[in-house]
Amino acid sequence: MEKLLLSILITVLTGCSIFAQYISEVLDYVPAPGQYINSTPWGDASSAESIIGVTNGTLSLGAFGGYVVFKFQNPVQNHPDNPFGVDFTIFGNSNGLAAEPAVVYVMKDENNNGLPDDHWYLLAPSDYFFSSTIKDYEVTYFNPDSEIAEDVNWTDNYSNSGVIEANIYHQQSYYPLYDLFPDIPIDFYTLQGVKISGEIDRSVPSFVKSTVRKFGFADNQIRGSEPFIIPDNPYTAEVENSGGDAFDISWAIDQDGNYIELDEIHFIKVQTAMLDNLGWLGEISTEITGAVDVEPNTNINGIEDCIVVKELSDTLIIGEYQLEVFTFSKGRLNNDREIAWNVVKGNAFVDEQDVLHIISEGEVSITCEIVDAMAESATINTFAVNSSASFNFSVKDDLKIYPNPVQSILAVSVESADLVEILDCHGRVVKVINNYSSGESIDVGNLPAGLYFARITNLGFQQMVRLVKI
Ligand SMILES: [Ca+2]
Ligand SMILES: [Ca+2]
Ligand SMILES: [Ca+2]
Ligand SMILES: [Ca+2]
Repeated sequence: MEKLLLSILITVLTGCSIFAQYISEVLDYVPAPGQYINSTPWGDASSAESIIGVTNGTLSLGAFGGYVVFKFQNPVQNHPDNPFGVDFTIFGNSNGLAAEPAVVYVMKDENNNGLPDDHWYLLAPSDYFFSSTIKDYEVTYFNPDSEIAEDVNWTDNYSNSGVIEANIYHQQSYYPLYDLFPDIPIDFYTLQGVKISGEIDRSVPSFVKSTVRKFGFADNQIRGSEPFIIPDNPYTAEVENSGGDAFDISWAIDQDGNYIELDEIHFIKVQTAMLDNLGWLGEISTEITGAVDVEPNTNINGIEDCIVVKELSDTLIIGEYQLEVFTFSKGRLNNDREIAWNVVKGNAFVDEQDVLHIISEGEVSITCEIVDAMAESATINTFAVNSSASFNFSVKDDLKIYPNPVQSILAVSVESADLVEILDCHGRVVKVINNYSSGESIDVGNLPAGLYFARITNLGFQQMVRLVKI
C-alpha cells in the first residue's frame, strides 16, 4: 500500500513538473570593466548570488570576456526527449532590440571531484562559423586608477586598442575594485575567449540597436512565460514557451571545432562575446538573471533545421559582396543542404558562389532558404549607394588604416595579415598585398582619387574598412 501511494505521488509530482531546477551555486564571477561593475544591484559580489534559485536575479558580466561560472544541484542531462534538444535555458534582460550576446561553455566533472577543473567545451553558436568570429581573442584592460567613472583603456592580441567609455549615468569606477574583487589584479588583467561581431545600428542615436543573433547566445532573446522548464525553440524567431536563451549540450565542440558527445554536464560558464558599444546605452555587457534546467517532454515538437546568413552593413557601395551562409540540423552545422536565394527588393542578384552583385542604388532585401526543409528563411537587408557623398559608413573600431584620407602611402594597424586588398567603389580589387606585416607601406599613389575599401584577411577573419584617396 505504501509503495502504491509512493508511486502515485511520484507520478503526480513528475506529471506536474513542479521541480524546476535553478542555479544552485555560483563558483566564479570575473567581470570585465563596465558601467554596472562595482555597483548594486548588477555588479558587486552579491550580484553573483542573486541568480541562484531564481530567474529574476541581477548580474552584469561587463564588457568582452567577463564571465560567470555556475552549477545546478544535479547534473544537466543531454536527454534525447528534451524539447528541440534543448537542455537548459539562460535568462538575461534582452528586449529583442539590444542583444548583448555571451557565449556559453559547458564542463563535465570528469574527475568527479565536484570542482570545475576539467575541460570547458564551447556550445558553438550560430555565428561561430562566420569569418568575422575570432576564436582566440584576448583583451587586456588597464585600471585608470580613479574612484569615479573614467574611460578604461584596453589593448588586444591583434594590436588594436580602445576604451570602455565612461558615461554620465554611472559615476562609479568601471574597473573592478580590489575591495569587491580581490582576485582581479589591480593594475591590469587579460580576459580571453570567442569574439563575435554583430551589426550595431546607430542610424538613430537615441535608439541604437544591436541585432539579435540566431541561436546559441545568452542575453540575446526575449523571455517568455512560465513554466520555465519548457524551452523556446532556438531555431525559430518567435518567442515560444519560456523564451530566453535555449542551449543544447549537443552543440559542444572541442578545441579543433569538432562536435563531441556529452551525456550530461555539471558546470556552465557564460562569457560576454562582443566588444562594442551601444552609444548612450554604453558598452555591450551581458546581463544574466538566472537559468533553468529543461525537462524531457515528448509532446513538444517543432522545426529543427535552420539557416544563418551573416548580416551586411546597413549601407553599401554598389559592387560585389561575398555572402556567408550556413545551414544547421538541430543546431549542428550541416552544410550539405541545397539553398536558394531570392532577391525580394532591389536591383541585385546572388551568383552560385554566394556573391551578391548589387547593380544600382536603393534598398536591397534578400532571403535565403533551405530547399526541401521545414526551416525559417534568413533575410539580409542593406541600402546600396553609388557615391561617397551619400555614403555613411561606420568603420569598425578594432581595426585602423592610416593615414585616412591617404595621398600615397598607407599602413594597416595589424601585426600581420594573410592578405590586404584594396577595392574600388564598384567592389573591384585594384591592389593585393600578400603576407602583410606590421608597418609595411602600401603605395596607392597611382590610384585615382575617390572612395575605396581596404579588405583585410587574417586567420580566416575578414574585415572591410572605408578608405578615401585624395
Ligand atoms: Ca540536448
Ligand atoms: Ca542586456
Ligand atoms: Ca572536476
Ligand atoms: Ca523561438
